Amino acid sequence: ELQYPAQLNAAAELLGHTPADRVLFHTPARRWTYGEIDALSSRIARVLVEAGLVTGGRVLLRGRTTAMLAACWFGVLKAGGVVVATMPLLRNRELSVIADKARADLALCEEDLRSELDGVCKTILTFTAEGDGNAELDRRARDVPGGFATVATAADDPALLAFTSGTTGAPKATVHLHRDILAIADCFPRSILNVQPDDLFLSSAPLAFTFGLGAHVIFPARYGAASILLPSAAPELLGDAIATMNPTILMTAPTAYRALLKHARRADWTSLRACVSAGEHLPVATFDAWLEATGHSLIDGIGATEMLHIFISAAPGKIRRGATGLAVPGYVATILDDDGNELPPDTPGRLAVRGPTGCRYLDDARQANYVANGWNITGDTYHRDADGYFWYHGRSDDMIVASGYNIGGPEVEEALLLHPAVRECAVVGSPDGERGMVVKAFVCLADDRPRDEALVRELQDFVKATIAPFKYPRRIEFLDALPRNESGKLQRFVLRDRERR
Ligand code: 3SK
Repeated sequence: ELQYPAQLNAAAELLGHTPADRVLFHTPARRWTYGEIDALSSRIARVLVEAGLVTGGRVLLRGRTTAMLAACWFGVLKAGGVVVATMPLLRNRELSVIADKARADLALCEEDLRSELDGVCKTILTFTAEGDGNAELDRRARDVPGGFATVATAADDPALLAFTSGTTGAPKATVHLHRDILAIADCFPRSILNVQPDDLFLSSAPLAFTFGLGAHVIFPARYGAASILLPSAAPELLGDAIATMNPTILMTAPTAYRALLKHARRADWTSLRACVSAGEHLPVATFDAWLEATGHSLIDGIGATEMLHIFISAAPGKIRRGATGLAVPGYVATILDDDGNELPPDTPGRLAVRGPTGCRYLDDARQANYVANGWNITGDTYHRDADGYFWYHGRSDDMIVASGYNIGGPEVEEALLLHPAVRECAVVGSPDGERGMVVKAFVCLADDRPRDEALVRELQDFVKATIAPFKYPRRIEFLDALPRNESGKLQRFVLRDRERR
């Protein structure tokens, strides 16, 4: 079991053990050492306290993935505050809901993203990407004396409010403690990635998404390693960074792996030693395509904002094609039926997990749906095989019951993705008078083929020949793009809702 001292400040702990002259961040403009980020974040902490931040006070962060945003993250924690990280794409209305729920009246915001915060927080201090401009926080952080005494928070004090939109309803805030931050650093990156000080991380996930926060900040800092911070995650830029900056660990989502294979201007994968896929289900077609192009088996993983990071995965050498993996050491996972009883191997049911992190919604009755008898019920349908590997069937609400058959939308998507004409797809249930539901596929094409009946039939026949024929999509609609949220996750519920109307 992981043990941490009762008095613990995660920022001080992450920055306090690596020689000051080692590089922590590589940005398009420069390199930032541990010492520089430590000093800058202490100055930001002092500015925050001067601006009225008290221990436990919430600070909304809004910015692209930059060194200054990371320094703000450390600064809030050092000042004893609680980070409320927000996605840069969010609009005024969404930011208002988050700030209200979090009771955040202080915000640190990248200068050119400031307008969407109008009326959202009482105090807004702006900054530039490298903190060397004339924005208010840049100036104030330069002017205050250095050497802030980090607030002596407790291991059980909140450090982070991470918002999750879920599939329906108002966004939920998940509370994570200082010890949770160290716990995620001491589980997945240690036992699955075996991170070393000479590792260099690269991720396309925004720093505001806990997947990205781990990859950009928490995991490298815990091991004295470094990360590349890119303010945009366009596949061309990611591909260029892989080819020219020699990252060793890539952490991104299946959609980005597919885009990289298609759009990377320069394809040189030789520096990579570990490629992590999470954030959405990894289709075998993507696993195979990446292996063929790069020689690397993707390290699949499932995490959740509620759990802070990844809790099922498999280390290189233990990867099984098509399976998400085993419970990450430190976590225990099982499969439950609807009454909370454990199911035997090979039986699909509700994925349940427990470990050093867990779901704590802020003032939200939905807590009772997520946590029962000490298990966190993630909302995913899985089966576990006799060797303890977990195999994904779908989000529990992605299961389609058609003529009495249970069909997992993602399984049909996987089959469609094996067809060369299909670039992206999403499969949902569509109400049907006769069958209750039928399987409907929304398909984005890889090329300019005519979107006609002949292609619909070709795709249907292809699915019938690939998986059990009763699962084939009886309805197919072609789209230019699929609905995705700010972190790139497919929003099947948008398509499902459209079908119900
Ligand atoms: O799998 C996910 O969606 C996830 C969510 C939060 C943090 C990490 C991950 C992988």
